[in-house]
Amino acid sequence: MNDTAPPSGRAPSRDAAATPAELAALRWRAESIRKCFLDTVGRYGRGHCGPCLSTFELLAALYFRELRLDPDDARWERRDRFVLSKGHAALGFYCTLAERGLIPHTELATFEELGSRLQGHVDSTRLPWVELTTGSLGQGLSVSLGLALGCRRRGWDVRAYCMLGDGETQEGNVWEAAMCAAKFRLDNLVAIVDYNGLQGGVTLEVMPSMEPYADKWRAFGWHAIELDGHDLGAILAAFAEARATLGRPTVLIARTVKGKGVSFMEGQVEWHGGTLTPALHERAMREVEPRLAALGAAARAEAAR
Ligand SMILES: Cc1ncc(C[n+]2csc(CCOP(=O)(O)OP(=O)(O)O)c2C)c(N)n1
Ligand SMILES: [Mg+2]
Repeated sequence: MNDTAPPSGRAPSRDAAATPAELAALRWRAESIRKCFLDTVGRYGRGHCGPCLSTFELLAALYFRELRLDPDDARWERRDRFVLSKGHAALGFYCTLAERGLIPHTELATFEELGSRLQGHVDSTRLPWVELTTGSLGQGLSVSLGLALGCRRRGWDVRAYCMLGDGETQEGNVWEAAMCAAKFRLDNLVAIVDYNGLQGGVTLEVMPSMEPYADKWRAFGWHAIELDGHDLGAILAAFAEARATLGRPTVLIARTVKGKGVSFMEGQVEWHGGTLTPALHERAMREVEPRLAALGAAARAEAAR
């Protein structure tokens, strides 16, 4: 049996460089997840808008290209692991799963309902696509390094990816994990920091400075890559660079915009949460829908070349 191919045989082809058509399709995917998210928040009125909107290019690259997973078996043991350490971005993550065909779109209607698999913070006891229950910030990297180490000790070619908020990395536990991952030379571990410059109700600037940020990771023994977290070409290149980096873990410091793609939310602390009224939803759609149509046309044109 080929241990690195999922039993269903349906794996994304991360090892080959993406063609222009594949890149165009990914851009469309990210925007399509964004629309799915805004529609879901608009319909049910709940969800962390800012923290989710900054992640969609990263999540599209992960779920439509980078992660080796079996769509038919969430618990396939040789799957790559993805830990959403910033667990409050749950609804965006569920929309990504829905767009990838891993959960039904109709299930999104149950978000945050009693008994639903889709809680306001991701819950691994309910939904098999969740590796770790999170929400209390600062814990995901420790568990991700354990997953990376455990899989390596079994001799499995498995990679672990952990997405953290930038504010979250103020937690001391993150740096204990960073130190430990470097000690074990975990080159199958990738931390992805959604560096959007904002946290709950404040900008990062009012907190003790974390700069020089990339140098801090390097000092802890990591390979650090700084990139634009909305540029899919840069994201795929960074994942490829991480795979080619041996003997140490890699961190992607992805510069993003909180609330990306909705002008009245972008960079606004009050849209960490916020209520998307029907009028605001309509306003957001007037921005997203034309962009989605243009990206769809571009993707079709690339595919036809
Ligand atoms: C240990 C802990 N402290 C505080 C909170 C409350 N909280 C939820 S989201 C958030 C802001 C997180 O900011 P950041 O990590 O930058 O993520 P972003 O929303 O910007 O993606 C805070 C403080 C929490 N969930 N866990
Ligand atoms: Mg942040």
